[in-house]
Amino acid sequence: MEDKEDNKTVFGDAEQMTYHDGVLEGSTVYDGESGSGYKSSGISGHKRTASSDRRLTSQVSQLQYNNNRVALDRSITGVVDLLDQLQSENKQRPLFYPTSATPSSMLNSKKAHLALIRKNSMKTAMKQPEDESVSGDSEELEDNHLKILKLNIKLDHNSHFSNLDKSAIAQILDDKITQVSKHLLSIKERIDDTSSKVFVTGDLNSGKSTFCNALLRRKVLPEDQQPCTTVFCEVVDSRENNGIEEVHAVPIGVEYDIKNETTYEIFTLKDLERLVGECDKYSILKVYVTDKRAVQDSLLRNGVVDIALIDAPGLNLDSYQTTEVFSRQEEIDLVVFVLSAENQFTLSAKEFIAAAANEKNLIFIVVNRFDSIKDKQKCMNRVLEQVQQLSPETYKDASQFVHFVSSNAIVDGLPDDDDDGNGNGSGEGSSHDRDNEPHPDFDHLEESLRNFVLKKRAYSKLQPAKTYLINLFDDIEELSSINQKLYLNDKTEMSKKLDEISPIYEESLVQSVKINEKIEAIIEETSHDVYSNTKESIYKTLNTVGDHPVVTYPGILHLPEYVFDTQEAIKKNILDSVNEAEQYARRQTSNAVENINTLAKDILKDDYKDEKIFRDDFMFTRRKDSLTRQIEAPLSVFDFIDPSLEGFLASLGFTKKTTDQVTIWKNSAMSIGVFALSRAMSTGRVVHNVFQYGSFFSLRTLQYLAIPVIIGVGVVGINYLVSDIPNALPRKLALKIKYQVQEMDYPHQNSERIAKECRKVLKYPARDVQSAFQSCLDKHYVEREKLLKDIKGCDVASAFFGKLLKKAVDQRNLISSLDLETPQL
Ligand SMILES: Nc1nc2c(ncn2[C@@H]2O[C@H](COP(=O)(O)OP(=O)(O)O)[C@@H](O)[C@H]2O)c(=O)[nH]1
Ligand SMILES: [Mg+2]
Repeated sequence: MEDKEDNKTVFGDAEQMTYHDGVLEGSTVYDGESGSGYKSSGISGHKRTASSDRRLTSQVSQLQYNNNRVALDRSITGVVDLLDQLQSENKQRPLFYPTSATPSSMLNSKKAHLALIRKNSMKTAMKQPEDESVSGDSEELEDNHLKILKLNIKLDHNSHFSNLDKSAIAQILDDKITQVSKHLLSIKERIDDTSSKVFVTGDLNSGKSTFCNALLRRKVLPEDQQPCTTVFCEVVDSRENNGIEEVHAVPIGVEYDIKNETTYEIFTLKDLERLVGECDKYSILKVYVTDKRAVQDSLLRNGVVDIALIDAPGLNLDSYQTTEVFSRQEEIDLVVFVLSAENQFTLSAKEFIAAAANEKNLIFIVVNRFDSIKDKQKCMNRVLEQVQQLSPETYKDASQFVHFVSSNAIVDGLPDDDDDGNGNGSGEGSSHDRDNEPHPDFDHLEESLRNFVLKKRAYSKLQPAKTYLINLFDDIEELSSINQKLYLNDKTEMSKKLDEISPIYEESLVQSVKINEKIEAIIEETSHDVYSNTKESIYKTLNTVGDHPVVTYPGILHLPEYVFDTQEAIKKNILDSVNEAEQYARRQTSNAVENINTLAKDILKDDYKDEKIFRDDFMFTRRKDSLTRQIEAPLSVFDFIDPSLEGFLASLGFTKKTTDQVTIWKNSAMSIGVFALSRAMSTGRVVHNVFQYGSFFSLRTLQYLAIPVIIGVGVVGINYLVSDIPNALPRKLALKIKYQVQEMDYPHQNSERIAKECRKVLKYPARDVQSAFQSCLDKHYVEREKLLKDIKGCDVASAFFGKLLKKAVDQRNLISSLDLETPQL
């Protein structure tokens, strides 16, 4: 895009140069053949030299003008791009905009040193004189020395600029940048435009129309018009209108567009006299005329810049406003004020000159009808004195800007425009005649005017652009440097903070892992302890419960109840042991919860709040009577008896000692028996032995003896067995239940259940601690991430402003070095 633009300007440049070379060649030809060419032999050598000098100056200035124009053009394209970047940066990260409240409010803040830097830089930064008319901004913020990017924010006494939301300022700045970019493009358009407009105004009847005709060397504009004239006449070279001489009358309220015929009515030049009298119909008359003079003499088409002459209506009360507004239009490069030498400056004339002088800096004052003044010196003194007051700048260079002439003297020698519709031949001839008559004052005026328009147009067109650009670069520079410093400062502070919080974060990370391990250990330990305690407690009960009668024996008659009650009692004992184990588990769990909370509080301090109250009574609330249902031991008769010799002997009244001896005896008898049996079997004399023993008691004797013995022993035995039921039953039942309970894996399952519940319950505080740690970590993490992101943002932003600053400085220097003054030959 930029390249294309550059090429275009370079191309344009080359074109201009070629054009100039042509003129240069042409001028050589003219010089060489001047005698035989279009000019009469009456032209003096001095005049020829002056003419070629003028041409050379034009060419040099044109070249320089174009170079400067191209540089400014590029710079405008560049700065529009910079503004674009600034705008999008401002959208992403609202710019810091220096405000009146900044220094005092900043002095107490971390950014205090920045405020001081800024203050100092303000003192040292020497700015170019302001071009108020270009920047066009009123003074709103006293201490802010931005010129172009100054924001128009009205402050009342109570409110502070700093109170405005940062994004609100960003929005205002955004609008401002858009506005400035637009203005830059109109400046670019203006400097690219080679046409120049000379605006002629003054009091009624001061001779404005006559003066314009004199400049054109042709009676184009009607003279002696009625005071009602409010229409503007713009005289333009006919080449703008395909070489056709005609008048385009633009009705009031319509915007003129030469390509659109509905925006104007076409008339001939002869109709002009009538048209200027039609006060309320047309706003402007575009008068296209062909300038028949040579390029170096023509004002409208002089080969350097195209001049349009505007004959404005007189400054009466009705038209003052329009004229004033018109003269302020951007395309007006020069204002010529025509004053009648016989008259004083009127009040509106004074106002107009003062206003125009403000706007355009310089104004040409033509004191016309000087021929009718007798005491010319006195008149000159009077006028100059007034000019000095109205526009000191104009007065300083009065010989160039204030002229005393008689326009009608020039016009009088010209043929009537009616005679020559096409303006060939005879027009040229008449210009010879005119050239022969010396009009040194008017020549000087023309020369000054030409000089001004041709040589100093850089001042009127390029200078405002240059001033505007320099001011704008200064502003960008200032904003960039403040923002860059702020971002760098922010970065330093954030890095410091990051250094502070990073170890904290890492430490908490380590702590979190550690505490999790510790909590896990507590949970494991507790559940393990609870498990083994439960198992131990159940086994202890199982092993001991049958040792003693658990319920009172109600006698043989209530045996079934006894059995049932015993069974229930044993079960109850087992359940009690389980309950006890649960109670123990509750205590242990409570302790563990306490330990976990203490651990967390020690490290997390206020970040951990154990608001939940631990209710151990909520543990083991599920019914666990499954044991009762599952253990239904089928009883056999053997469950009621548990015969033992010891018990039997004891029941017979033997002492403990005897029973012990019996035990020994029983054991040795058994061993003898076993010995004898084994011997008998090994020797094969079993039968013989049986016979031997058998012969000790005869079969009969045995028969007689056996019955009462058996009965006796049976009675004693039954008696023993029955009386032993209270001992045997609990033991047998307990044993049976024990086996069943073991078969069911009851001790393990219950221990597991209780341990599981403990573990489950302990998970809650563990999770709480974990999440407290996590949120603590998250907090650090988020803070850290935000800092990292912000630091990155600061890096990007400071780099951006650094680059912007450099570009602005480079461009500013380049533009400052442009010399818009044209060389004087
Ligand atoms: N004596 C004298 N009369 C002039 C001069 N210039 C213009 N006039 C006359 O002043 C009158 C008004 O001129 P005009 O150009 O119509 O003034 P405008 O109203 O300012 O356009 C005409 O009669 C001109 O002939 C001059 O230099 N000397
Ligand atoms: Mg007039």
